[in-house]
Amino acid sequence: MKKHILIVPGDGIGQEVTAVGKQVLDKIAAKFNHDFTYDEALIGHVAIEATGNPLPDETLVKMKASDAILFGAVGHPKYDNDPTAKVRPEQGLLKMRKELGLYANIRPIKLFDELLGASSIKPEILKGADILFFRELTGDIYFGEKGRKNNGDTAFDVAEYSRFEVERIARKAFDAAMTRGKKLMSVDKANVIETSRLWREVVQKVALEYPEVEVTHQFVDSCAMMLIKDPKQFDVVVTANLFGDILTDEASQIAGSMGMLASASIGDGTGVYEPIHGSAHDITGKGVANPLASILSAALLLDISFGLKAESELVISTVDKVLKEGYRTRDIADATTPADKILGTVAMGAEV
Ligand code: GGG
Repeated sequence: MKKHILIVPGDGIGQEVTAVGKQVLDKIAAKFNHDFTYDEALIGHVAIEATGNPLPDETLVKMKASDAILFGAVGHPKYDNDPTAKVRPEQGLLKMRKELGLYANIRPIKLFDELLGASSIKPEILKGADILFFRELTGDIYFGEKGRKNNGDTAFDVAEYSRFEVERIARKAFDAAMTRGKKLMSVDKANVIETSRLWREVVQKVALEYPEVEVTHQFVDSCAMMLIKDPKQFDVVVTANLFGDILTDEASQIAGSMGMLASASIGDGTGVYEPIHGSAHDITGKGVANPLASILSAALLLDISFGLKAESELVISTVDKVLKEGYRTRDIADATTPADKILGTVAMGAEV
């Protein structure tokens, strides 16, 4: 198979882990006789530094022309400490999602058995947890009007959802539920938020087309509690942009670490595959970042964008094998991990 992949490492540890993800794609291409070609492009803080723009036009053109995108992370602490900054790395990420029509962010929360001890949640509560999150990605408070009034003393962000936006993400989640345990939880805050009331109304309507799927509607606060209390009860979860952002970071603890969670953003055009973690400047340049989320994102890319199931499964089973052999990056190591099994980013990539 001949495919063109755009590598967009972005900021901080995005650079380190994406290089490893690409190596795995290369290895797969060699093993299965595929012809993968690559290009690279800037986004985020590195793009601002080079061009003044967090998503340069050149990057967007390359994104639209590629068959799939392996993405790293965006962010820089300098903006976190300057809330008045007008140009920010995250604007690049949001614009990319809008421009590419990436409305569905799929985040599998898969716990590798070997990592039962890596989480702060008790193993008996975790064992068997396997959740598939669908986070809506192009609406909500992230994209509504925002600003200041009253001489800057009052700030506002408007949350908006249309029926169309809710319906299309709901359909994606129901379709996935049909291929799994036929259980879907829709998460909202319909007791207080109007967009959530529309969300629930639309999900209830779409549910009529999927009579085999058992649907529950859960308030986001209660869902956050249940994720930690009893993660095994979840199968497919569909939720809005902000709730999904927060709940999946929480759910990463089910998988042992943020460094284990991959994601796929799909929609109208080229798919984007990225770890759910950010740029992590506290560990950037130290060579200790966990590359497994980028490697597992490459597995999602092979499966979802290219339909290469066997190749994707080989990547996932190889990660499993490396974990079974006892190798860990430091975020997933525990007190029982021997020092010689704790690897840095490059060494973990080489092991896989
Ligand atoms: N790889 C994920 C990433 O770069 N996250 C940083 C970030 O700003 N995330 C906000 C979001 O996902 O909406």
